[in-house]
Amino acid sequence: MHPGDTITVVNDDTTAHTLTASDKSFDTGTIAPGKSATLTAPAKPGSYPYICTIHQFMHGTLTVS
Ligand SMILES: [Cu+2]
Repeated sequence: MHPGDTITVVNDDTTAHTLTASDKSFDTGTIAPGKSATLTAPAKPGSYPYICTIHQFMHGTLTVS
């Protein structure tokens, strides 16, 4: 992703999730099953770890370059 990109996140699961940056630079809030949310990629290039705040074992990394 590039700085400032708009990213659409689709929750294709049967339970709610969030996509929340560890440094809080982005946060979709709760996304209900079958729904989507958008977030804006951070302005500064880098690797941004994120978790689901409901299921904190779920994690990933957003790369901005
Ligand atoms: Cu979750």
